[in-house]
Amino acid sequence: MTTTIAGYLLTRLKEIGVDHLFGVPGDFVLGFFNQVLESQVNYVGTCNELNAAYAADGYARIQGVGAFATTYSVGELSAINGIAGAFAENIPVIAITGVPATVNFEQGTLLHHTLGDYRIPLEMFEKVTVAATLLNRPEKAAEEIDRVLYACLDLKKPVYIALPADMVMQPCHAPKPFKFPPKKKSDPAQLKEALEEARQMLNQAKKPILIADDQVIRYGLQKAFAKLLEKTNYPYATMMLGKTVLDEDHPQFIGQYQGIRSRDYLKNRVENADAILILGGVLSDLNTGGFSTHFDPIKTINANIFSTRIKHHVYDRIYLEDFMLGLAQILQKKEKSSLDIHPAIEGCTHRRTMKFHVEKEKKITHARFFDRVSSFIEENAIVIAETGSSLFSASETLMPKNTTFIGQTFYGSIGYTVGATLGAATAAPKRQTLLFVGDGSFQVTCQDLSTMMRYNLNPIIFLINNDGYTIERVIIDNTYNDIASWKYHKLPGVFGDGLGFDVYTEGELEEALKKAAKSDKLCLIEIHTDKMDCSPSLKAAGEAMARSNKLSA
Ligand SMILES: Cc1ncc(C[n+]2csc(CCOP(=O)(O)OP(=O)(O)O)c2C)c(N)n1
Ligand SMILES: [Mg+2]
Repeated sequence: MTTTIAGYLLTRLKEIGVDHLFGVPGDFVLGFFNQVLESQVNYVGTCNELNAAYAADGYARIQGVGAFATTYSVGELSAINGIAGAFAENIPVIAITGVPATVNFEQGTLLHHTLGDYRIPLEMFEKVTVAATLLNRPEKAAEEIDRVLYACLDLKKPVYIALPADMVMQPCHAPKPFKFPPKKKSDPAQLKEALEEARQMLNQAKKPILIADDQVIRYGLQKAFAKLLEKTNYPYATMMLGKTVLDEDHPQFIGQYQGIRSRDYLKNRVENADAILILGGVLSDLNTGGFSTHFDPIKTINANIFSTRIKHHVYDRIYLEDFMLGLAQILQKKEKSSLDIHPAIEGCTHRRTMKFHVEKEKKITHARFFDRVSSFIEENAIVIAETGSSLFSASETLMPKNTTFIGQTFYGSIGYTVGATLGAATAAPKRQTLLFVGDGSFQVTCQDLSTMMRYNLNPIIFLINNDGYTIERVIIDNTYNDIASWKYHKLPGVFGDGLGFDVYTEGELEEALKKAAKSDKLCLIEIHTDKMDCSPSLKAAGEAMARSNKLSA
């Protein structure tokens, strides 16, 4: 049984969970795209390659893996920032590029889109992927495809496949079932010793706390984490990257810890804990309230995906899931009443559990908007928030059950969320998909609003129009933070057949929400807020960034 190289690749993509391929054509990739159209993988055309990469990333965060394809050099290099984001944030994305025929590669023919050395794009992608290949040897193609896809799924990072135009239809043996990466294994002796050390520390503690973060989500370890909670009764906080690790109305969930930017109870509860167990944490600036979190090493167990640090001891071959399940078995259950637990559902910043009285004529403010919208989000929603004032406030909003929260919180490339919304909504068209995006970020990638409408997706987009780059204004303000003023709410009509709403007051917001809730079309709700109106946490972040970038004392 034989197939073609393109056929082999497409069969594999479908097998590992890629039902949709985002892309933009170009002559070198047309042969491959012809095969995509014949395959079981659905093609979704985007307006540009950067958005194709962002869409594949958003898709992967829902579906487990995503892919996009572009043409050589001009196409793929526009997408490289999207792949860099996926690399930084551990998202398995497959970047496929159609490249010139092998003879041109060998001879360096002066073809369009070339840069002299034909390998330049490949070498650039090698820096931001965990495996990259040029399929220039038919007899090796199948093995290479499998090697690269395995690395993508195993390491949860992007990979790169360059497919020369003349290789697309080259014969190739039909694929045998794909060998998925097995579950990671801990070193049994290390695991035993680490569990014993952790047991002593945690059982002795009176006020332990768990912090669940990014890797618990990225590696799908929520079940093990829930078991640990159930068996110990410990309260837990998340950091921004760990948002919605479990349902946020969980009685042990006490909120989003971000150092000095956390509410008082939470800050004190974490910082006065006598034992802190961080699970899958990314201790980056944005995730730690500008490095203002306090995790005293002598009280802290920092369990990462493959290594665990207890006080000053490092165990380098422990898989996080084994560690959590091991602890769930050996830790004593503490009395809930002794643990000082004030659930987020009763205390976090924007939450549906607080009564909201609409003052119809009142000008909407940033905080009142998030207070109101907290009860608009449905269970099982996908909530996407853009770097900027939106991310800070959306992350401080209590989410209903089964919500998936998406933000590029670590890498922070603005414009990401428009593509990511296209990708996430493509992966789960029946889920309520909400995007919170700033005017400045939206201007970077907004064209793909039209792609959402073209493929009948109906996310609701809240566009915060605060007249420019507020997140930059809170660091230091000058005219470079101003942007052209657009009538954003008119774009759904320009780009397709969606609905637009222009909101200045609380009454207008109510009207817009009512209509959007009933609409089966894409809705864009433009929210006008003041230039400097944003959360206290963002203001504090701005001041910290001004200090670290030497812009203020
Ligand atoms: C691709 C990219 N370019 C520039 C930046 C720097 N940057 C970070 S946030 C931001 C402005 C965001 O403005 P907006 O989306 O309007 O958010 P808000 O005003 O609500 O804070 C800029 C320019 C970036 N993070 N990514
Ligand atoms: Mg703005």
